[in-house]
Order: sequence, then C-alpha cells, then structure tokens
Amino acid sequence: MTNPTRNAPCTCHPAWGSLGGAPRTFAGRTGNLLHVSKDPYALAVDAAAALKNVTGVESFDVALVMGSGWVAAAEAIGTTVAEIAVTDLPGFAPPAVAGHAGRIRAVTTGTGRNALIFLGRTHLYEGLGVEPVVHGVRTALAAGAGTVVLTNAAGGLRPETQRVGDPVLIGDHINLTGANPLTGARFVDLTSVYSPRLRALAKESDPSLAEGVYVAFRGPTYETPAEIRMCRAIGGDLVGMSTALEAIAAREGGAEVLGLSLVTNPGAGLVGEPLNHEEVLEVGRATAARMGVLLADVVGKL
Ligand code: 8IG
Repeated sequence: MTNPTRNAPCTCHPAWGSLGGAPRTFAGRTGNLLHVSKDPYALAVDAAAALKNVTGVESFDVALVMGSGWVAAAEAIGTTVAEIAVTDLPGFAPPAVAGHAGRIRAVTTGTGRNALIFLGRTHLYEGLGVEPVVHGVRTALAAGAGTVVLTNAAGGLRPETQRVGDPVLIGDHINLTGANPLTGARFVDLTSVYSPRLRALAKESDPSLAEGVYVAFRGPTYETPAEIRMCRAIGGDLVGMSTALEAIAAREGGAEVLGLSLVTNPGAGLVGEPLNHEEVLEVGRATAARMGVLLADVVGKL
C-alpha cells in the first residue's frame, strides 16, 4: 500500500479545502521532497560551493565571525578580495538587528592566508531555530577553514576586575540556551572547546588579555539581576546570546576555535543602570582599532 501522506495532497483541513485548483504539496506532509527540506550539512556544502563561485577563492584557511562591536575591526585583518551579502548564498537568514551587517568578506591576510569574515551572525533569539545559527560556521568548514574565530559583545559578570571596552578571551562556556546544534548520537568531546593553543597565541599578542567563562542564553531579553547572580555563582565571567552553539558546531567539524568577548556592559543589577543595545554598538566603535590590531596579530600567527 502506498503511503497516503507521501503522495496524496491532503484536503482534510478546512483551510485547504478553499484553495481549489491543482493539488498542492506541503512541507509538513511531504517532508521527503528534496526542495522542501534539506540536510543542514548538505546545505553548508552547497553554500561553500556557491561561495567559491562568487568569490573566486578556492578554499579558506580561517573564518572569523564578527559580533556586535567587532564589525569595524574586520578592516585590519587584510585586503578584501570579494564581498557579498549572506543572502547571496543558500541557507543564510537575512540580517535582523541594527549594527549586524549580514555580509561575508573574503580577505587575504598579511601572511597570505585566505580568511572568510562574517560581518554579523544569526542569533537563536531570532526564532529561526538552531540551524541558521550555525550555518556560517558549517559553511566555513565546508570551504576548508580549520580555524574559527568567534567574537561577540557580552555583559561582564565581574565588574570588580573587568572594564567596559576590554576584550576577554573565552576559556570555556556554559550553554544555557536550551539548544544544541547537534542531534542524535553525536557525543562530541567538549573538554577544550576553545583551543588552548590559540588562547596562548592570543595572550602572546596581548599579555593583558583576561580569560573567562562565557554563559550563553537564548535572549533576546537581557538577564534579571537574579539570573546574573546565578551566572556568577556557577562560575561565569561573561554573559551573552551567541557563540556557544557556533563553537559546538565548529568542534563537531574538527576546527580549532578561538573565542573573544568585548565587554560592553556590566550584567544587569551589578551596577545601577539598565542595559541598551546602542551602548553596545558605541563601545564597539570606540574599541574597533584595538580589536582590529589584536585580531590581525592573532590571525597572522595561524
Ligand atoms: I552586549 O548583559 C551584551 N549581550 N545575555 N546579557 C546577555 N547578552 C548580552 C549582554 C548581557 N550584553
């Protein structure tokens, strides 16, 4: 017997009965159709092929994801050979937030490496699910990148020792997003998500770099003061809405990960004032030159 959900268009729902005309197919009932749903890893391979086509770059050595406050720092990394919109490649969501550019740049570094730079990222709080969040990283890996540098703006959980505008190396993370980019029996080891080797290189570049544990939330709200106290109690130093899921996807694919947070505000309740996004962007503008030097220096050593 044939599977009625596979071939026959369903007309049982009242809304469908009014459609009339030719039989239609629906993703929910015909999920086996190739054009409807695609395996995310295969989609990344397609995006990498398109990337090679449009940039003319055969393969990439390193990928950098520039979070809020880091986009301007991208200028320092090298010479741009091509720049495209993320929407020129399959699988990318259009940019959602002011200050997130939604562009991808192919750059040649001073040391002759091919760098792929994502100006902005997709966040879990956009509600598109976890796959678009890690699609850039998976595309970079499919395009050859063995190193992934993840940058973000973050709240600081240790105002005693952190100053707004300081970069902090991510030494580890606590994933409180409730999501994971992996599904199934994928027991990936996360003992050293953020490469000790790359962290040592970054500290060579800037010996004043502190290291911290990044606590990832889904957002889009900032935390309550009670949540911030919890983050401190469980060993967090930074809090944000990105990076952890991308780091997991990169480790699944075997890439080395370097994580850097730019502290743009103290966590809620740690000092008097409420938090706002504009202040995040402003800190980024003020510190772009320093972050650019740091990134260029680290990438130069890869
Ligand atoms: I910038 O205080 C920035 N991003 N969750 N909390 C969370 N994300 C952030 C914060 C913050 N600051």
